[in-house]
Amino acid sequence: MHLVVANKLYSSWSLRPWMLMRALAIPFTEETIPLRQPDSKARMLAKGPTGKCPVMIDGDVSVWESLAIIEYVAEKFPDKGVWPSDPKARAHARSASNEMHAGFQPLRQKCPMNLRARFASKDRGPEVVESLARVEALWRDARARFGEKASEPFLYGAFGAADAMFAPVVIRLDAYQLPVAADTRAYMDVVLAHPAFLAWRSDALGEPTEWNLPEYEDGETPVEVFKP
Ligand SMILES: N[C@@H](CCC(=O)N[C@@H](CS)C(=O)NCC(=O)O)C(=O)O
Repeated sequence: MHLVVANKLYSSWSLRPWMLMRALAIPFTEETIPLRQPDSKARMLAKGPTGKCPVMIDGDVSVWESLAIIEYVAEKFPDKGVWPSDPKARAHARSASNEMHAGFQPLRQKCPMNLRARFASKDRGPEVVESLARVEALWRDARARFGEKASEPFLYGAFGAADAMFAPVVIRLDAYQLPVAADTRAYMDVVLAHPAFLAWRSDALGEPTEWNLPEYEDGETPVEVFKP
């Protein structure tokens, strides 16, 4: 399996399947196509029909859309625990992951992912407050119903698809220092300490500066800048 991703510094959609496969020790090769270069669109269109990343190539199969890639991996590796084995937990995890894939636009628009920077805590508007409240309620519900019964600290116990889908949300809450409850912070800390996330961040911080994008770099002044 070969996963094509965009800049690790910025591409939250690419992080999701990459982190899942790395966390579950599923082998794959990878390549990065940097965004907004003269040949980016042509290179991405050569991999998948939308001209966007991530794209998974497996022999003559090409899968686009982060959540579809995750489902493909789940089918190909049924013993890896991509989704929880309990049907009720699995239904909840799939609902949560689809909600993430289709929603939380205010959080995504007002708090873009840039793994290099941390920003001052400030009011980011009522829509972000609403998104944040829903995220916290969703995580709390998953943990209370399913995660807390398990010995591992992720949403449904062991790290899985839903955690991967929400990893970029964790990064945004942390980077923009949004005010969160103690249980939310505890969940964020285990995701941010996960070896698969640390590996992605290390790659991200090592990307060539020529790949930097003004729309991610020239907005708000960071309070902290991370170095490779
Ligand atoms: N819904 C898609 C979103 C993919 C997406 O928007 N990818 C961005 C990078 S994060 C991209 O490749 N953009 C290329 C472009 O806009 O030219 C998914 O879940 O994979």
